[in-house]
Amino acid sequence: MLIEKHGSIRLRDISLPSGTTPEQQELAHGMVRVNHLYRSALKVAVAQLEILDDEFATMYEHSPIHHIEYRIKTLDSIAEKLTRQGYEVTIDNIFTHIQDVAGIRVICNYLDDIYYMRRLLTRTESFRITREADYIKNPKDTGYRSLHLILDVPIVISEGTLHLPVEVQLRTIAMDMWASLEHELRYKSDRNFSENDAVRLRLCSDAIGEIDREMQNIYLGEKPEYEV
Ligand code: 0O2
Repeated sequence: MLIEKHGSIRLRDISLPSGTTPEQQELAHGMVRVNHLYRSALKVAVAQLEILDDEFATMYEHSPIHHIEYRIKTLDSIAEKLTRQGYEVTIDNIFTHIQDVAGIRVICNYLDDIYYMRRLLTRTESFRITREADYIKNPKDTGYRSLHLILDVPIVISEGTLHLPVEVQLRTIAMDMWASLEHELRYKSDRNFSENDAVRLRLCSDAIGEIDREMQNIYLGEKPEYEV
């Protein structure tokens, strides 16, 4: 299943009020180009994942992919990230400093499926991994778990071949559940997010780590360490 999430950079996001300076106009036009180029890279990477997903669905008993989500980072989010990192909001800085304008989440069934998908993606000659962060082996302080890859994806446009980064986050269903709810609790709910909440979420993340290992073992038919 493929899910395209909201958040594309739409033309109306950059509608220009009267009094817009030439610099702002240039930025607005540049954003249209950014949107088009990264959307194209996203399409190429998603198409490859879809081909693999279809292959598993039609040819094999087990598919490592539960579902795939993808999105283009919103203009606001790009600007916020550049500003947070101390850069001016310019088109050049987007190309140089933002690696996740195009983002894909591959939600896998089992832990091993994540590393299997990583092997499949790196085996293709088209995509090269330029950066990797394994927050499964080394979860973040928040408790966040996922494998992050930045893929170098080639696209062919009228000017020739361009290579653009696409961020792929690989995680299990349980890790995805944790990440969605943690994000909701931390940033979106009206309640005050306390240090105690953060500690409890880290404990939930530890439990999810255990559950993922046990689900994997059940799938592989391995004997548990406890009596059943
Ligand atoms: P969105 O809307 O998900 O894209 P950064 O921290 O972003 O400056 P970097 O190296 O780009 O640095 O990214 P990092 O930390 O490897 O991963 C960033 C993305 O991972 C985030 O994207 C989230 O999707 C996810 N992520 C990382 N840490 C956490 C966490 O503690 N909780 C949750 N729920 N998700 C996390 P963005 O950019 O925040 O936004």
